[in-house]
Amino acid sequence: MRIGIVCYPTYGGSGVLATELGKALADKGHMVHFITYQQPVRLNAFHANIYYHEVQVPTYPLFDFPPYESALSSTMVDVILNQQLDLLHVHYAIPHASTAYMAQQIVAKQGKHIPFITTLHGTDITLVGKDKTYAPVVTFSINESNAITAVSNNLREETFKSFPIDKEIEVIYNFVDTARFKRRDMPHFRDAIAPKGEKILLHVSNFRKVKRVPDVVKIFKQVREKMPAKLLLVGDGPDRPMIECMCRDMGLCDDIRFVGKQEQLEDVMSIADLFLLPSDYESFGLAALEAMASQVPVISSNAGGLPEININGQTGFTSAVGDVDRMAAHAIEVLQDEVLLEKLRKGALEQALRFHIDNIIPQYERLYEKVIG
Ligand code: GMT
Repeated sequence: MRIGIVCYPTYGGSGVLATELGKALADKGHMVHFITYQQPVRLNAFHANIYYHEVQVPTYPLFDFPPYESALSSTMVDVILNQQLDLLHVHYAIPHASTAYMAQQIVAKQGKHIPFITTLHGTDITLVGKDKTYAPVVTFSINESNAITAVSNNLREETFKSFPIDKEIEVIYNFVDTARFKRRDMPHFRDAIAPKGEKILLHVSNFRKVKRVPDVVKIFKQVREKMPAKLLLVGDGPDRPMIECMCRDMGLCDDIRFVGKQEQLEDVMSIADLFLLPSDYESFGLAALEAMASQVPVISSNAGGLPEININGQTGFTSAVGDVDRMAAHAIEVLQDEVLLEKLRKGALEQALRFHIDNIIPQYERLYEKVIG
């Protein structure tokens, strides 16, 4: 099949998932065309079946807000017609679903039928999409999609609760490439971070409010009071300066390392003992799944789709949002009990294998075949 994938190219989970999906489809012989404004972060090597079409947004003195949506739809039209695409698969509804609808209408006038699938990822539904400035367009364009998928049961339910959707939404879970995310022995790296054999706690996010990174630091503080430990904070985003101040105020600078955005995330996962994800909401929690594939148990909140991924007592522990004390107590319990840690590691890997890339990609292929008819 000739598939157009539209996504955000940045470090966010939806872009990561879309890129990994495109790479996996290309490996299976499909021709994949990425359409976005910047090279997606995980699209970092040549592949004979992958094409990248950059959306150019010309500026003009009149434009305080250059019209990205118009440029994106126009690029979609160009790629659909010139690359004879069979379908478009857009990730994150805003603005990709409405731009796909626009492109679909334009090419229809030229006698070309192109179906589009919208994959809902999270805040496109639960936060931004609900905002009344966007809601009518989001509702319309989701309903006009030829198929809709959500990355967890929770997100599917949230979508039906928040929008008048008159179509079925298929749940196709996110996946992990377990050949890439697998535990490797990395003694030099581990020693560089924890030279005295300290436990290593890890958090990976885009440092937005929804991630509750202050809770990560508060949990770590309680752990640190009980044992020698280090916290690795991976990623970057709006809350980072505030978190840096918080670490200084708490006197934790020596034990907390901000490592910024990391491309070799699998290496970082490999040296961690525990992954922390206390978010206000996660439709899925892709980073937690990647940690689990690396045999790192997860201490998370029980918000959104997280309990579908992180099984309480089997792969880690879940607690109510904001219950820092409980999350810290769980973290301490796990780190002090080697038998429990080992059991959770095994459970985490078993659970990650259920989301193995080879189980999920065929679900998308079947859906593609269905919408192409
Ligand atoms: O919805 C977002 O916050 C952005 C989105 C992204 O692009 O990073 O993240 C969402 O999609 C990921 C991939 O499906 C999920 O793993 C994240 O849980 C989800 N984030 C939220 O729901 C907050």
